Amino acid sequence: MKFKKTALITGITGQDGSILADFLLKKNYKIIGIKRRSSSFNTERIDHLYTKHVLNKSYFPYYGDLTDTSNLIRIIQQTKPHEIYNLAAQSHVRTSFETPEYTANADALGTLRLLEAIRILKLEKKIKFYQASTSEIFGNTKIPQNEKTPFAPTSPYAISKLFSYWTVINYRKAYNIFAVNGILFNHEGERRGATFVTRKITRAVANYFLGNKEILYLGNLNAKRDWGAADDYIKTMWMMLQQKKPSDYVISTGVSKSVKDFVNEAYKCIDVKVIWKGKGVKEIGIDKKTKRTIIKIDKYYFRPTEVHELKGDSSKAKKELKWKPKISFKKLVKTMVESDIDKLKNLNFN
Ligand code: NAP
Ligand code: G4F
Repeated sequence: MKFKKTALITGITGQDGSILADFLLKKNYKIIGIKRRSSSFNTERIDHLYTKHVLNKSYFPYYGDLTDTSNLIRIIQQTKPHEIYNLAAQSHVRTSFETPEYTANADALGTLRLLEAIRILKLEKKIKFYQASTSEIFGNTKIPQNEKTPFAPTSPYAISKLFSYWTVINYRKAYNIFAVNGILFNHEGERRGATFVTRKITRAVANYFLGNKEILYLGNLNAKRDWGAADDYIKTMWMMLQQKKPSDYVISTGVSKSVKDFVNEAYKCIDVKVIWKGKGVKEIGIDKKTKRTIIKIDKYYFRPTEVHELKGDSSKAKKELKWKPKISFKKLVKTMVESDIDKLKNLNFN
């Protein structure tokens, strides 16, 4: 089989990596995926690639880790990709406060290792590099945030990602590598990790719908995020690498909603109206019809420093990439709730 190009994806077992792999396979790419060794299964999102694509030789998994320089050099040397998508990261903001050194090693130095590998192998002219940057680097700056907004990172995760952001720009300027930062705002979907707030909520709603009356414990209900759909956003990674010149882009919907808005919308999908009572850590969410308390606050989920509001301005992507999001907030929440109901039903059935 003749492939158009070869793409190396770090973080292929994650939400974005798995969706990107599906997207690029449809474009007739050969995919090299880096996955970590794990004592339990970590390939649920890409298992379908094994049965179909390993057999027709369009998908090649490699064990690797962003903290292992020699491993990264060897994989790039052996596979000589046309495009590298660096999506691997310790991507949980709250966890980064507990594992700051590891987060910096993977999320900051990991990017440097990959770019150095390109230099060491003298592949500067041959490989295009995409870096999964993030709206977290803006921290608590004025909204809406765009490519010209100053950065004010407020977590070890955001600081590490900002190191990577500047490293990409430095390698672009110093060594002429086609390297870009996709500054993506929060994007969600059926494959979202269950410890991020949206999926945590939609799973709880699905459980409630199916009769499990456990309380959903959340942290800061007032934080606002610009939530888009991963299915809308992933194609922009590829689009950025197809431009004539490398440049950095903000990808967002331009609409920001609070965690509470997300909760209200998700329960609405199963015809439950949430009534809010109390303040601060005493605030609770009650099912209006049954009067049952369904949501409580647990301080454990608060962060030492919080980003209060993210809201993106993606006019540059609209103009230069001809991209705009298609999936609305309502539709996103509904899809996630329905998918979780299906998944849980199947689990119960088995
Ligand atoms: P995710 O679901 O948490 O996936 C992260 C991936 O990175 C997983 O495949 C994970 O492997 C892998 N990984 C973690 N540490 C690694 C290491 N040291 N070496 C190699 N692989 C490692 O994250 P995502 O939502 O798909 O996000 C993809 C990227 O975009 C991340 O860099 C994230 O920081 C960034 N980002 C995400 C969003 C968003 O809203 N989703 C927004 C902006 C930026 P395991 O499966 O083994 O854990
Ligand atoms: O879902 P979250 O954990 O996502 P967060 O921190 O915005 O980070 C995500 O988006 C970034 C892009 O801006 C990515 F770079 C990053 O990799 C990740 O994908 O939290 C969203 C908000 C926060 O304000 C948090 O304090 O929800 C609040 N929250 C309230 N209760 C909670 C909870 N977050 C989590 N994870 N769990 C809770 O129970």
